[in-house]
Amino acid sequence: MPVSNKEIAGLLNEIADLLDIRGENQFRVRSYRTAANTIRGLTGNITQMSDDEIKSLPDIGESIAEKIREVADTGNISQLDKLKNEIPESLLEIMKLEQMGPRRTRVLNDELNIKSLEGLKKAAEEGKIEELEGFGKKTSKNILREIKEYTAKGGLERFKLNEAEEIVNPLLEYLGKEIKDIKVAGSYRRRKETVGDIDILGTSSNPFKSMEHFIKYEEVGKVMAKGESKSSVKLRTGLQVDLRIVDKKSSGAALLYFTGSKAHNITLRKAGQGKGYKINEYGIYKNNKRLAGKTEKEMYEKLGLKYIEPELRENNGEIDASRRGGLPELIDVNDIRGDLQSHTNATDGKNSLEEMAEVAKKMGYEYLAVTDHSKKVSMAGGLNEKELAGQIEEINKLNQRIKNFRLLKSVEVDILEDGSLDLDDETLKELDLVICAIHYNMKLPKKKQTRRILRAMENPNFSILAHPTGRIIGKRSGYEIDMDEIIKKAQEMGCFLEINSNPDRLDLSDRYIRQAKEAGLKLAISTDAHSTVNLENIKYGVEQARRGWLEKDDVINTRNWKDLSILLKKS
Ligand code: DGT
Ligand code: CA
Ligand code: CA
Ligand code: ZN
Repeated sequence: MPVSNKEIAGLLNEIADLLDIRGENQFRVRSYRTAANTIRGLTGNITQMSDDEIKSLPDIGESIAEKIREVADTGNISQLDKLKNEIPESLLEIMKLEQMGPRRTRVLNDELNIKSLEGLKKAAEEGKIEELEGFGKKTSKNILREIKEYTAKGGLERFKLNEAEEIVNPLLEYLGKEIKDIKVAGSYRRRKETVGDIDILGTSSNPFKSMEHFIKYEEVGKVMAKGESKSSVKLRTGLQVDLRIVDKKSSGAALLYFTGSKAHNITLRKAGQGKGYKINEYGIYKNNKRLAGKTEKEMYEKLGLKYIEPELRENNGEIDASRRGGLPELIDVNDIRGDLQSHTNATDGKNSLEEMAEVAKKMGYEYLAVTDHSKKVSMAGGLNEKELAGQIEEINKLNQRIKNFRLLKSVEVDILEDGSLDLDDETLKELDLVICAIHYNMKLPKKKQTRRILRAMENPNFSILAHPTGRIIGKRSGYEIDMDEIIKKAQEMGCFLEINSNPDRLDLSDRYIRQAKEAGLKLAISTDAHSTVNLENIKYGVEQARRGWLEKDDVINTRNWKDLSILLKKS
């Protein structure tokens, strides 16, 4: 099935929105919108037209024709991916408010440096928005009302992965009473940091009864659609769940199709077309003969491909890599030998050193780095040099008592505005490793912010940059920094970047992880746990690492302490 006109029009409109946010030439922005309208109104599928036919359509010039060709061939428009990478997600969220749209989003960003819903709310409450030309009191009030409604229906339009998990797990248990072979597909299975809705597949000998069972789940707020093969509900939490009952013999094809991503599916279909295959959610067909469909593995193999893990299915080169036999052997949560960021009740953590050590050891770890805050973070009771020295002593004593386990002496030291570190070098030198982080002055201009981090990395005690971008999912887009420069410097200075596993952060993103890996830089996966329970978050970090194509060797804390300590040492 080719990409539909509607899909292509949607992508072009998205480009127009993003260009508009960036303040590009209005003529150019409009040309994408009119082209989208034209394509939406066509009767035949535009990807089936010749290049000349496409270019002869009204409102479609050379450059847009090229983009249409690109979607037809790859399922993607690289320019759109690039724009999306450049524009913070939190701006896109603002843009989607009815009161806002791209132009207003840009004006508020330019005039008031508003980059997130929170910032928008604050500015409206402080009366800053009504003063702007083109806004006024009424608009400001409407914006506030819309934000309130928006946050009331569950905060984000998209759910964070851990929130979704908490909602989905009991549902799966309930569904399991009536439905067989239950699998969650979609972005949830690809382990994206946020999910729009939940796509569940199952098999059943009595679909009618199964669907009845589904919609009677006590958490269902509204039944959106009910049929024997597909039903959709909105749960009370606002999360939408689609359930599909599929045939056993096509359950692999369905799982593949509904796991997506859409772009991955489109590229797969292209690969099949080359062999004369038709691929859909029921299987692979040639001349109406069914060739595969029972398992995903069988589907991939029929296409001459090795099985591709769901976390890789984003159409970022995984299909080519699979064909070449060049897929990464992804890291697994069991490869992790210890956690490199945690907090105790010496600062803002809940548990004692000993409690943290016990649970970490029980998890099978060989070590846990204790990284309480430094003095600059006074709200959390950050440690000064003397207090840290006291903690080191306590750790030394504990380490003698606990067998086959080691608390690593560390700190999460603040990187001050000028790039110096918040504790003196004499103290830092005594530690097993030093985690460095920005918690203040997050809004410096890009050049300055980048320079601040580069300078900090020049300190010989700097080991790992914690939560490198500072993003908070759905709330804060992170500092403006030049990641290329930071990766380069880290390599030069023997520093590492962290993948923070806290589901509110998941910082680095998959794209930056991949960028680091391609530059040859290794990463740490840490939980930043503030309690023993949070230590379990490690799996979210590992999942993001997998989305960034990381293998065991790319992650420093898959090593035992002896090997890790060698890596951390700077020559
Ligand atoms: P989400 O829910 O926004 O977090 O993202 P997904 O990836 O779960 O997307 P969703 O729920 O719209 O659809 C689930 C999967 O179904 C998607 O990843 C690929 C497949 N799919 C849905 N609609 C289409 C379509 O129009 N074309 C193709 N090729 N695949 C589709
Ligand atoms: Ca979904
Ligand atoms: Ca869906
Ligand atoms: Zn921190």
